[in-house]
Amino acid sequence: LSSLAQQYQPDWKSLDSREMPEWYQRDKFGIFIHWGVYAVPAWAPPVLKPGEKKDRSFSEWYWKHLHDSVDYFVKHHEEFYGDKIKYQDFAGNFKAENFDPGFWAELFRRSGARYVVLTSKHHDGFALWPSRFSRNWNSVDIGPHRNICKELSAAVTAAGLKMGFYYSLYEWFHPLMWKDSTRYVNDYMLPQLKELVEDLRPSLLFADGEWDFSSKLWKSESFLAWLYNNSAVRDSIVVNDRWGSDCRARHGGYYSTEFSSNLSDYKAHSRLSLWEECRGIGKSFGYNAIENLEDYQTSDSLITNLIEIVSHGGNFLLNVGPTADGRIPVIMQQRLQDIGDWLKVNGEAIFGTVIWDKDKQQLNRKHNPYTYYTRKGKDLYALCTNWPEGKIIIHGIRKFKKVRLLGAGQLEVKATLKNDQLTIVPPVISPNTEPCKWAWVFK
Ligand code: FUL
Repeated sequence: LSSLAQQYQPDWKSLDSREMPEWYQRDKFGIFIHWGVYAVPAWAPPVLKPGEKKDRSFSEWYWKHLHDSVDYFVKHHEEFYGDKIKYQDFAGNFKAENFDPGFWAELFRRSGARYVVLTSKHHDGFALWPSRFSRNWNSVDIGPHRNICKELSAAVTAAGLKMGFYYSLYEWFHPLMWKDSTRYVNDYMLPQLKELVEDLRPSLLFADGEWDFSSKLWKSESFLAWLYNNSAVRDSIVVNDRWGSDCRARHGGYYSTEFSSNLSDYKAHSRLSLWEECRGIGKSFGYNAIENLEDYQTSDSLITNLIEIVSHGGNFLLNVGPTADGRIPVIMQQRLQDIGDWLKVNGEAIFGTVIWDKDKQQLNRKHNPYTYYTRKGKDLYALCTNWPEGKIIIHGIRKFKKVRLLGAGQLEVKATLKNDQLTIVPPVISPNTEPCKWAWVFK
């Protein structure tokens, strides 16, 4: 029977023909969580010298940068901990005593996010579930003594959101990793990844740490064939594209970008139809205790990110970095709440929408760089990241019925159509009547 059900062959041609489950394209906005032992030192320089790699600002890279003798990491470590304390010793201080999965899930739900992706294991190899392949280096054997993946997954799904996991294929310091990579993959990595899938049944798998080896060496094709044909989540699982040095933007599920600055080009560089941008609220993914307010994006700019990404057909996976005791920093909570308040009014212009005609978008963006567009059926949404000072003119409209401002009830907004140009006269709104604080949407 199982051989009859087999649909995908372990080769990219066959695997890439699989359509990703439709929830992913509809749901648009997710929360990423980077949490692990690195939340204990919680340190990285937020501002880099010109030309330095972005990962120097990532607190989750602390161990690697220390190992590679990156000067400011070494200096900081010596000053704070001396030379007797090793990274591994931090695990005992990763206690998660204030971790309340129900509270986290509720916060994520209020942010309007529809899915959550937690680091089940980052490049340091520390597993947030009691993996039998990672004894004494997981969150049940040491540190929190809790099955964080399972607890969070239960709370998140109970709150009506989908749960996914990030998993790093490579590990910086696994004894087998560089010595006998075939054994590392066969006896450790693949069985562990399958264990994660079978025990926790995620809706999404965000692979990472793939870049040093090809997908042949990682055996990604046979893993994905198993995932799509035989695993418990075969019908619902969504995956990204980080399955080997030959894969990004080419093979797998969706194209995954991070901390990007030029979003408009993205889709153009990818052979995959879906894509997702992830970024921290600050400059790091893991919690960085020395970041200040100016290192954090404002709610306004995060909402602009979301709008820009979705108007280009992408998803936004916004990261939070909890502290070692299990709290989500209040400023991050505030950002999520603000996005949620905005989505409550304007969510219909985000969820379930598709990209509007590319040429028309381009033409209109030339005239008005602060307005983005999404489409749902016959409805067009114009998302203005600045309140329009004068009239809004949208080129390339042949018919219209009426224009409304989302959140302003049944109020009809004055608009006229002439020569395929729709001219909208924004209503006069005062701070008492304005539908939201940032980014106004005309439907
Ligand atoms: C990168 C990692 O190296 C970062 O630490 C982070 O996890 C990001 C999402 O992916 O490649």
